[in-house]
Amino acid sequence: MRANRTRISRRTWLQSAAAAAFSAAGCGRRFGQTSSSGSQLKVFNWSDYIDESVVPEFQRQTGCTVVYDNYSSDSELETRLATGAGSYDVVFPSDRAIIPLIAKGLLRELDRSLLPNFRHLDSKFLAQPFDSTNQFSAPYFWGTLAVGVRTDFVHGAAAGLEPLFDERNRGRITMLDDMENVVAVVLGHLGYPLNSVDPDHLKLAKDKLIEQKSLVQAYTSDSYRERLITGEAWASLGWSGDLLQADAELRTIHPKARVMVIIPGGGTMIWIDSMVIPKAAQNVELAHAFINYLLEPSVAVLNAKKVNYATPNATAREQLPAAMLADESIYPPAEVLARCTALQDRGPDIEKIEQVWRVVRQ
Ligand code: SPD
Repeated sequence: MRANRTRISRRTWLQSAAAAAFSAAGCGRRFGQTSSSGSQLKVFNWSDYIDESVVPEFQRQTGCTVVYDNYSSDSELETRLATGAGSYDVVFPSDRAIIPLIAKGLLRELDRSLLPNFRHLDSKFLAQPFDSTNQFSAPYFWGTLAVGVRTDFVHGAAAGLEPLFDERNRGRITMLDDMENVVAVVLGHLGYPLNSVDPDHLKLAKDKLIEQKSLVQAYTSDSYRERLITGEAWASLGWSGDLLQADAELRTIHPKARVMVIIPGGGTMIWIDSMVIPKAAQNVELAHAFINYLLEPSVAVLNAKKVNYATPNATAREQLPAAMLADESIYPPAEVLARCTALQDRGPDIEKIEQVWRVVRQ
């Protein structure tokens, strides 16, 4: 099964030295690169977040070399950027993560004259509080925090997080290794505001997570998709599109097995991931060219069909199959969205969340 899969996950593309030498000339012509800036574009993206043909096609069209690597949490990205490790040209932080990146001066302003495809973006996803004029960011995908269950193993109806606390799923449950999102969604499950920092609310969320701990197979942000496909996990807290990808892939292997994706009806986290250029980028023009390429409607359609997240690209959306637009796990209805919340920057109160997480993960 694994050998046949073509996934862009934890994978690096690096063309041969000869090809790189050739591409230097190509980049110089098309994007005004100087020989000292090099022809290599370094992209650091979430895993399973792009169609596998997109990067090779960008390389083919530009003659440049793309080094593409993956991460699985905002904190991993923040650490890389803050420590200067990697010097990436394009990265994909989520809303909440962009705030400290801007505050620390780690991002570069976008040059809109190099992003003609920016016009395809739906204004609903622009001018968000985390970057009110889109000075630094262009939205890539949005989605929710959801629960995926293997319907052939998990029994009983669920409208939210219930399968993650069900004794019958002992040892078959995975939780994201993501302090802020996990605590928030458990607060929501208990009926409290998702961004609450009220000590009483947090105490109850902590108790719930501690009680759940012996049922949990793994706290993981990158392997739950595979675990659901293999059946190692039966119920996972994960990102909506990753869970839908697991379902799509499972269906090709076991036509009768499904990963059902539950968007907690009582409310869950909603987020927007954006394309940004770090201050330390080495290849700024090429970074703009790559972002502009990802904003090209035909490319955004390819990606949307592959990753099963919701696209903020209005032109691309018009070209998506009706069935995809009608899928409420991808595009939740307005009444569900009204109960969803973006993660807020809790400032110094983050310590309270950290304290909960330390106790849960110790
Ligand atoms: N596999 C891609 C997952 C992208 C998830 N982004 C969610 C960010 C929420 N903070």
